[in-house]
Amino acid sequence: MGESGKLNASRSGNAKRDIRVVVIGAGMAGILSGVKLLEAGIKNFTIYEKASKVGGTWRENTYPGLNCDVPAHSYTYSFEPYPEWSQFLACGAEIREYFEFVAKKYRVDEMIRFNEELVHCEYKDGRWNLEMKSGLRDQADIVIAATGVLHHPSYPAIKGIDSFRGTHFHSARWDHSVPLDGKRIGIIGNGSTGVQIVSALAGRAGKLHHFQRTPQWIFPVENSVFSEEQKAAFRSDPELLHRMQNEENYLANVERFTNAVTDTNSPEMLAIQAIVEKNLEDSVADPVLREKLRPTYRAACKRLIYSPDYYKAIQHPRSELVTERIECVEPEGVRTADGKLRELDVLVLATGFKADQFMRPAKVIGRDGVSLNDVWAQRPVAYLAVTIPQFPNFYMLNGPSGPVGNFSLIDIAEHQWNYVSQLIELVRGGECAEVEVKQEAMAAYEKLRVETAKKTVFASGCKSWYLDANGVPNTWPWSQKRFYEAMQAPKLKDFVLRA
Ligand code: NA7
Repeated sequence: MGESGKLNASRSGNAKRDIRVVVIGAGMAGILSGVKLLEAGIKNFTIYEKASKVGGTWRENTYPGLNCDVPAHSYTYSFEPYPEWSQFLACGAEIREYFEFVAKKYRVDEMIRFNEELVHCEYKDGRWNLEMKSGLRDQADIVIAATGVLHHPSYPAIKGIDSFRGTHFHSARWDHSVPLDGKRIGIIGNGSTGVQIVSALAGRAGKLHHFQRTPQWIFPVENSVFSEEQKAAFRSDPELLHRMQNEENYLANVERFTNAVTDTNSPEMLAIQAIVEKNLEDSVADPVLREKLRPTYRAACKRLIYSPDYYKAIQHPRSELVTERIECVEPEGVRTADGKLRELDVLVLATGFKADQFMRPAKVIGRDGVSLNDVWAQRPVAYLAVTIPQFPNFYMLNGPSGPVGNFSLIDIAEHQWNYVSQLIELVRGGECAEVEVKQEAMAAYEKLRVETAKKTVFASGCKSWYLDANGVPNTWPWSQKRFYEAMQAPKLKDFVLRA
């Protein structure tokens, strides 16, 4: 270990090898990888991006009302605080602009090959062989999968959906050519997405029907606007801007939140429960509607929804909360199990994402021909969420079992980069050619993780995208502090280093 607690990679102090790195994806984590590679003096790398722009999920999602529920100043790279945020919780377009700005400023944009989608990635003779949909091929010593979590839309299997005569689309594929004002709009789903869309369209729609399968707890939040004076102060005072990154004591809040979800009877958890219950009581006047909106599971079991205005939006005179089960979609609209038809012009599927795909459907083949699909047949796994046995020199940012919750994934990816970069440096420094995590380290981590995950609030009796196919949360089940500690330096006893 070095003085900083990091691995001391190049024991010999020799010149570093010119390694080739490939990064998959130019979203938040791909841009981060680019900045950090350049900072480390690694110039021999390419970021392959399937679309024509950077931004990942913030490029794909453009729905009305799109907002990040993490305070804007805390949803930034630690090395690039941003004085321009217009409000406490930034909207999607602003976040997209931020990522475009960072990619340009750090000249990461020059390292990106756009419109190149990875289809095959195979480890042969000590190198990763990659192939894009276009037929383009590349080779790399190291692969970083920065492919995101929520980018494969999940379409509901509702009978008759293709017979609908109006327009329907998934929330992540918003069709901006479709008029909304005065229209009859149906929204299926009440995760963060559905709730934000309803809040944005209530009052604009002629009639808005929100189809709710399961109620959600709503955490109240205010979204104040930053004045021009405030933004000028952020621009001229770097210390103030830096303090804003830890706005409202953000990191302490994250620690409290992770303590709450991992200790379901903690005072922190009970406090969250009390806040959401009070929010429901105080905000919804009609007792019948209030009961329809009241979940029967615990707060934060599903990802907590932060909203300043959903309850107001659903009580708008032209809004309706529909809790009857959807029977089918017909050419005119949605029919519920009670036989009632809601005629619609537009139907929005805010039905979430397939969160277990990661870099798939790309075929990833590790050492000795092992396929990632086979390794992940039961559920996606990764040692400390970053690497997998039999996939040497292959790392993931925001991979399976990483921390998820109501906090910034940028912060998570930065800590993961700190860990991964030390393993990359072993190869670059000539310590070895290949770094691979041991099967027994993976198994021990996963066993303890699953045991602990079953005790978190995520497993306390609800369905959510946090759960794997067996109903076990595929998340980091410990505190944030423990995650930061784990990401400080790899334990080399858990790895095989091959020449
Ligand atoms: P989520 O949180 O996965 O929500 C999906 C919603 O869609 C949820 O309310 C589901 O109801 C509903 N859903 C899914 N399929 C159906 C069918 N067949 N019928 C009715 N309702 C259905 O996705 P979001 O896009 O809102 O948010 C994802 C994350 O993005 C969010 O957590 C933030 O991190 C950002 P259910 O609750 O399963 O009954």
